[in-house]
Amino acid sequence: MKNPMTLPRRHMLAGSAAALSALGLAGWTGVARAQAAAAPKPLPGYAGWKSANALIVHSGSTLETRRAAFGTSVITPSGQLYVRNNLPAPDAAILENRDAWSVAIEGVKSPRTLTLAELKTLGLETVATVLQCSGNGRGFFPSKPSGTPWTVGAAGCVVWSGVPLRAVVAALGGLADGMAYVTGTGGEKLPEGVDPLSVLVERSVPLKAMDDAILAWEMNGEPLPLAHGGPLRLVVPGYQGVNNIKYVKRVAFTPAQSQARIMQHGYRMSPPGTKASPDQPSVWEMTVKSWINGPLPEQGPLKAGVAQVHGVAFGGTHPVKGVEVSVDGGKTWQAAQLVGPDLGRFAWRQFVLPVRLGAGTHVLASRATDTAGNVQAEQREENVGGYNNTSWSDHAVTVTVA
Ligand SMILES: Nc1nc2c(c(=O)[nH]1)N[C@H]1C(S)=C(S)[C@@H](COP(=O)(O)O)O[C@H]1N2
Ligand SMILES: [Mo]
Repeated sequence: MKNPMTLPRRHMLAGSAAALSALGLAGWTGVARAQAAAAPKPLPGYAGWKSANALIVHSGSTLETRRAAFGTSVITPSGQLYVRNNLPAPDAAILENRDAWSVAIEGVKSPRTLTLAELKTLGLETVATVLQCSGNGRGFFPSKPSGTPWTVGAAGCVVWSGVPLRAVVAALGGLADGMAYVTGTGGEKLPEGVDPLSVLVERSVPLKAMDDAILAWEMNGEPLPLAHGGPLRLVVPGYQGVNNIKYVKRVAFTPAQSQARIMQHGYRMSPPGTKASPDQPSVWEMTVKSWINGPLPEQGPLKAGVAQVHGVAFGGTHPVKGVEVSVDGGKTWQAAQLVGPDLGRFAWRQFVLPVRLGAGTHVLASRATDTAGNVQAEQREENVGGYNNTSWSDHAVTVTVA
């Protein structure tokens, strides 16, 4: 889809100042110049099929869903889902014969390389999960960590279909002895002349994640697109985005964590002022979080009266128990209603609270609780990388009622 900004902007630039002033639009040349300077970046080719209007293009490898573009019917359409690639996406040719894609399974009694066609004979499961970059919310850190300043849109709720990892393990004779991690390796072509371990996308998660993990070839009812890891992706429900390895070419059960830099030093919860190191917690399981997707300040002033405050809430690996909403910046809270279908503990829930808003400004916030009793925190946990921001205060929005 073409970005609608592109056409009018070109038109403006083409018009001479004289022609515009003849039309009484002289003032618009400045606007046109400002727009040109802030011209939205085009979608990268491998994601060219996405809805440009729904996305913020931070770079060719980082696309964020606009907060106002999140709908209210649970699933995030693929055309609106964020994208994050640490390495250039593989050539689209890898999708030409999906069933021939192969994945090496190691750390089992009978290690083997299986094609996608063979995987399809071993089992089938469908799961809805929140896919969220661990850096979602980084844009709210006052410390301005390096990395994409995502606010809320490096997340979505996706339905995946594939084979359960435990069925694959069972078919290959069970786990080899002494294994403690599931290690997934991405199938990207690595840049030459650098240490492969410094760039390889390879992540380890604790073995218990195997119970829920699937090797997925379908997403939201369609063959997995290249941008989201097609032909095959390791989906680890409840775990931060980076652990969901795209173009997966190897799944190894290992006694130790991967030696890749992205595992040893990347994605660690490093306390402020420290250097990332393997003894700090890795970004694994997600924790309870929610945010409001409407009404939003960018939608303009509201009319006095009733507004439907709505948003999304999820509990990582636990189901959401409830969500509270505040219209006074967190001084008082009211229970919101969960709405829409419950797609299981790894999916997010939509919530809504009708509130009466009078003239003035209102700070709207949401705070979720999971069934394990964890309550979404008011404050972020400060860390160098800007990971895992679940602060309800950071995610509050200020709306004006005219
Ligand atoms: N092979 C591979 N898998 C990957 C990545 C990558 O760069 N390569 N990026 C990870 C990160 S950091 C995130 S947040 C998610 C993004 O998934 P998406 O692009 O489908 O939204 O994929 C993860 N899996
Ligand atoms: Mo990420």
